[in-house]
Amino acid sequence: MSVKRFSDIFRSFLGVTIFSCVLGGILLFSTAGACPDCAGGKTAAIVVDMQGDFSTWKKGSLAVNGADEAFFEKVGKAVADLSKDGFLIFATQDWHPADHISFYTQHKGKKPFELIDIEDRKQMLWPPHCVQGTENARILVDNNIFLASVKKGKDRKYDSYSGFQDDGGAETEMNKILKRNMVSKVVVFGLATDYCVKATALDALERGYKVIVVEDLSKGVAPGTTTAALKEMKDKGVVVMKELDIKKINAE
Ligand code: VGL
Ligand code: ZN
Repeated sequence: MSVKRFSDIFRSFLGVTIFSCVLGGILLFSTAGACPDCAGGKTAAIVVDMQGDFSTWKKGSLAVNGADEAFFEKVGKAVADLSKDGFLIFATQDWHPADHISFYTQHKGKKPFELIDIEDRKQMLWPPHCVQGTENARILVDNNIFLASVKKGKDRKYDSYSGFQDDGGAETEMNKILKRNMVSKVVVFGLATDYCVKATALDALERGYKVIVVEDLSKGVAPGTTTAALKEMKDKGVVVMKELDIKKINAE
């Protein structure tokens, strides 16, 4: 009788142990691929739209003040340093069809930098820029350093400042690729602070990433919107760093 009871207790002990192990294993597995919320994920840099058309260097059609050759060199060096330190490096690339809806030339009687209503959203009208396959649509930072570059704004009907999704709500591959690489923290910089850097940083935040923006590795289209963008990002929880400080990034 007492021997039978002992074996019953032993058997249930074994059952609980096996159950716990299996449950633990399942939990471990399910968190491994979803790292934005788990500690110890990797850090990535997202280098935003470092393309000829946004540069004064290449006399781009939508040249951003201060985006000269020295700025591109500085960003290139920062990216090389981050890569050496083990950060995963990604890029975004503005990549529009020639008849893209954001081009003022597609709207009769409209001028560049006019704000118009399209359906239920505001659309800023731009000079034609970053047209697919043109010289000035190229990324001018060493392409070999990127684990992936994500093209955006490919759909003529929607603009896409964010590297994560366009104005129609269509997701790019960015979030999937970051998750696949177990990234939990992103450092965002490039062109332009008040449009694509801001939109990419805020969408990263919304998807659960820790987000750092490096101010001196970014340039804005206009001073007023750039100041406002930096404030909005800070208010929403982005860490805005004046310059690249890898130690500080690792401590965040
Ligand atoms: C951008 C305007 C239009 C940017 C892209 O990269 O910030 N701005 N397309
Ligand atoms: Zn664009």
